[in-house]
Amino acid sequence: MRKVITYGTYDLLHYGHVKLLQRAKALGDYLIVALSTDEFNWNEKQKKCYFSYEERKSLLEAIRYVDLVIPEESWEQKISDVKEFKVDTFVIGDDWEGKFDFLKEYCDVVYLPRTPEISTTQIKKDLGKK
Ligand code: C2G
Repeated sequence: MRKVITYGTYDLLHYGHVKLLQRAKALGDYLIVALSTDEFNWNEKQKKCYFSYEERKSLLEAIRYVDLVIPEESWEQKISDVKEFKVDTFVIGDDWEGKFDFLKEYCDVVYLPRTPEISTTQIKKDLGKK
């Protein structure tokens, strides 16, 4: 069984997220999503999520491509996650191009093109205008 892992905040879930997860799952048979906790988002990414971790987790678990959701609590957990879950491929959007090449020692590393026209930030901006 080929295992794939990806990481993210996934707030205000939209089709750009789903297309990433769909392509990630196509790289293997089992997809793990390490979902940024509310604390990690605020302390490390200065993101205040609209939906809580539990709400974001339940949305991701409803997606057919997602097999397991685990918490992302630190930048440093990726190597131990890859080892613990025997991951074959790490995948993430190409806005992170090159940032996780250190994982190549442990698994394949794939950066996928983002869906350009949509983002959680853009959604918030557009809704703010209405
Ligand atoms: N994404 C995408 N297209 C978009 C928006 C997002 O392909 N229009 C992808 C991102 O590249 C990422 C995933 O969807 O792979 C989740 O996006 P975010 O929730 O913004 O994740 P991010 O804050 O980049 O967190 O340790 C890594 C970080 O936790 C990644």
